[in-house]
Amino acid sequence: MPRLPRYFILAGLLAASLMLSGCGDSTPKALAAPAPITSGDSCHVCGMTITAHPGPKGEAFLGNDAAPLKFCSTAELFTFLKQPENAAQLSHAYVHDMKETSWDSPSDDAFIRAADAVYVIDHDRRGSMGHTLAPFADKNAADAFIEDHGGHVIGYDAIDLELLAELGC
Ligand code: CU1
Repeated sequence: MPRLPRYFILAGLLAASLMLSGCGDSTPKALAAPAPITSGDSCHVCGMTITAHPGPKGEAFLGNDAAPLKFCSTAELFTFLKQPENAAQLSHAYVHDMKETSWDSPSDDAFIRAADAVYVIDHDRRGSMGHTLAPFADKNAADAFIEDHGGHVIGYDAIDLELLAELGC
């Protein structure tokens, strides 16, 4: 292999370093963490006091908002999020992992990304507005829930307005 002229190597190194640094910030911006649900929080859809009702809750961050919208149930979270104009603005959402917390009083430290959860529907437990989707990070935990409460598992992508209407949400 012929020796490359020194300036050629330097130009190559310079081009490589520009490619590494020139395309803006290469580290993705961290997503806003879930916010605690406090006794004063009301549901973005129905206005009810969120902590006054049982069952998994939801939070949604739209656009670059620093604070989430909060929802009294996963059913109401998705009823809101699956409206096309809201879906277009969604950054990310959180739901309670029902393996990690109690149904009657879900804890702030049990939020998981909504898009990463599986959901049990058609079970016999009730959330604040009636039937609600029970989220789990772990499919085995969802199956264990089904043994006690019935229903079946669906993925995040299967949730749409038609399904929510069938569930009576
Ligand atoms: Cu609500």
